[in-house]
Amino acid sequence: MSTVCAIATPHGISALAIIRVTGPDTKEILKKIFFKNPSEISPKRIYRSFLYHPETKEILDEVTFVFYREPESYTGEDMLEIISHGGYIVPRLIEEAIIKAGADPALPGEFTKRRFLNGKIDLLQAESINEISRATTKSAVSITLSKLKRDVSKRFGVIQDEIIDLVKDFEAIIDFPEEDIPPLDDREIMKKYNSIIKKLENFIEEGEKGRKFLKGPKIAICGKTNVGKSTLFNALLERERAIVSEIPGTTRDYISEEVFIKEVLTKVFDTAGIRKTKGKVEKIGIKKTEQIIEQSDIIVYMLDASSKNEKLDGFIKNLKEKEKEIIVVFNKIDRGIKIDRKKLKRDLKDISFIFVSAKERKNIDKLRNLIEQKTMKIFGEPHFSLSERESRICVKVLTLIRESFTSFSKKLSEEIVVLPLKESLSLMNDLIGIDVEDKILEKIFENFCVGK
Ligand SMILES: Nc1nc2c(ncn2[C@@H]2O[C@H](COP(=O)(O)OP(=O)(O)O)[C@@H](O)[C@H]2O)c(=O)[nH]1
Ligand SMILES: [Mg+2]
Repeated sequence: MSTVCAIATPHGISALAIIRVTGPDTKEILKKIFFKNPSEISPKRIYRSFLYHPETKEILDEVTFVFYREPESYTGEDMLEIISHGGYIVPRLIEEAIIKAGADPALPGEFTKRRFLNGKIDLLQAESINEISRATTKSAVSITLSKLKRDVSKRFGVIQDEIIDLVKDFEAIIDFPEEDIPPLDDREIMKKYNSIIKKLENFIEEGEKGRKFLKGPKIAICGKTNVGKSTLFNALLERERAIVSEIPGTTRDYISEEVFIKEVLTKVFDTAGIRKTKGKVEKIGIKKTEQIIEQSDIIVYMLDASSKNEKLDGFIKNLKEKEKEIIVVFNKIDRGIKIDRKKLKRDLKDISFIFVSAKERKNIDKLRNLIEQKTMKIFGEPHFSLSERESRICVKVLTLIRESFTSFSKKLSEEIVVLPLKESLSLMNDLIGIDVEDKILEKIFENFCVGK
């Protein structure tokens, strides 16, 4: 194993920076950059010292550092954590000095990868460490922490144990066919299958909701030209991002921004207005709008409340069929409400709607509340999230369990019934990281930050 180093804090002006070193040559490096005898350094104690370039002997900074002796460190190896002054230059100079002293630059996630390889955490926990750094809201952090705390590994472990139990039942028959063991109780076995399948289904459903929640909902603002979509977009952003104009067809392309709506980080799209047009560019814009609607979770459909002739059209019906969450926004109430409210309410039935003035920022906060409610409806309150990789494995496991169950129901031989169960167990090992291939590990850790 090589010895590697990395700056663990963001590049830029800051009060302090952290530079980490891990691997068997850590002590050697410590000696070369601090001019101290490693045998006189106690682990887990904070030292204050000048830090020197190992060749030029020039002082690079005055720092504090902690040495950790293996296995009692983050990675499980000898480790050094240096707290230096921040900024663009000092951390880089220190990193260069450490490399000169014998370390290699660390790959993204290399510290956590070593932590995993040294058996300090399972792969689910390792993935959660990356998710924590990337969480954008408080609830996102709590979702990702549940994986780090091993809550998810334990819940998964229960399912795994139940499968092992089932395998044992079948193997008893396979291994001792001549012995006088009682035949399997079909109803008991059925129960076991049901329990596993139910638990797995819930596990996958919640984990996928969690993943979507972490990504945040996509919200498309759409409607006819000139109803005030771009004005509402700006109102939600609280700045003038989109061009607002009385000339219809101004927004021909879509624009999107990440916006906090209450506690939720969302991605809001301002789209090209929908109307019949001969303009080639505008037509492309409208086509794009349709694509955005397709991938959005919440559709904010705008109408002009100050126009007498405004009415709902087939558009909404279409959306409902696509099972999108819809909010109808009646805009321009500052000009007076002239639409036929009674008729509209009848047409809207169970669709949420709200009256606002985007221009005068009236009821925008109420709209935010409504969006938040819709988000909760879509995602529920997931306790954890599964990455795409994790989710894929779980779905495969579920398929295998169902396959085994079908064979069992058809009264096929125990050898055939047990096969998919065993396969599912080895797949489950991939999830927590027992005997996983290097290629898979590389893929997982390449998305990490350097120094993590
Ligand atoms: N009176 C009033 N005018 C608005 C309101 N929202 C937008 N407008 C105006 O309607 C016109 C079209 O607005 P814009 O946001 O560009 O509409 P878009 O085509 O749907 O994006 C502009 O002149 C806006 O100033 C509103 O709440 N009240
Ligand atoms: Mg616009």
